[in-house]
Amino acid sequence: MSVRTDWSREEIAALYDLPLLELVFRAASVHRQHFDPQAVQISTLLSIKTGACPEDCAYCPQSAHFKTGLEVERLLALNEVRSSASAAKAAGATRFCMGAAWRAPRDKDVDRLVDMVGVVRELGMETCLTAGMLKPEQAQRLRAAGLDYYNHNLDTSPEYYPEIIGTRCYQDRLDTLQAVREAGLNVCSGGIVGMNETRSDRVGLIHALATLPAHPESVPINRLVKVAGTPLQDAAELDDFEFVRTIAVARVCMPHSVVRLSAGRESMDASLQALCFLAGANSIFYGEKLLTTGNPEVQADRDLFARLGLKGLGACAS
Ligand code: SAM
Ligand code: DTB
Ligand code: SF4
Repeated sequence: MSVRTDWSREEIAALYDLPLLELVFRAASVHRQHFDPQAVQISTLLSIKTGACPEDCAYCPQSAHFKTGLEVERLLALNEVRSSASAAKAAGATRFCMGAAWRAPRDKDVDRLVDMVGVVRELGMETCLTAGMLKPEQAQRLRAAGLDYYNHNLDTSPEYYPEIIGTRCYQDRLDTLQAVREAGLNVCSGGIVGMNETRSDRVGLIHALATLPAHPESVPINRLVKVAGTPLQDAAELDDFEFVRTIAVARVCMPHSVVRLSAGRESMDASLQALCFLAGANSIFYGEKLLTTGNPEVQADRDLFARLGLKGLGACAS
């Protein structure tokens, strides 16, 4: 079946409305057509520049607008990036993702990012970067340096976005995704659920992703990590099964994309994560820290994979 980029919101809403087990069955069937269902791609994250971000994203501990007690760190030195990347490789990660708390990098920041991409590539790992909005020339320079993936999330539906972020708009995000795509980089783009959005907003997020001119190669689905001091610190708990539905709907609508069970795994037990893998999630972040918040211990993930019979490998798309 060819990949569809013409999904309607009604069709996506109808998937969400299916009985849970029917939806998971459909998603698992689609997953098996395109991927080895036992393979889970493993990425490690490193915050290369932490906090003091001028943006006001209501979920984010790194925004300078909120008092979250986060220790601000300048851009890391090259040798710090090299040692973190080699530790990640030794722990089994196949992709190293670097995150910077910027609205957008300046051209001189891109010089430093180019060097960082170089050291990670020397170690033989795939490279991913998330550093805010990019201009087309910046995306091209990063591609030329050997960057494999650029992460830039749509985060939520177009209509809910202004409730969450006031310092830039949805179109800015779409423009960066276009620059990244046109530079020949793999696109990593997803969103966050559990931000007091409605199901219609979750439908709108999946719709926005699944109707891009080409689906992102990688789709991170984050469950909000509620951080004290952010406007979303007391957000209502999202029902576990609504999270599973979001993974499953992403899998059905974007059958060739790697769907990442991203932030929020610390609040999920083994059974819930197993259901997410069944529903088509085939990537995780590995290592005790995401960018600034916690993630399950490496040993806990090793035990989880052993219990579920999963292989922590490159999840090869076919
Ligand atoms: N500053 C860049 C940007 O916003 O594109 C890159 C870093 S930013 C931290 C990357 C992504 O992390 C955000 O788009 C958001 O989806 C996710 N994120 C940030 N805080 C989060 C939280 N508390 N819970 C879940 N996901 C979060
Ligand atoms: C994504 O979608 N999730 C990751 C990654 N892209 C960069 C980030 C999650 C961050 C969670 C909050 C934190 O640790 O600061
Ligand atoms: Fe800054 Fe990114 Fe956090 Fe928004 S999500 S405040 S842009 S680091």
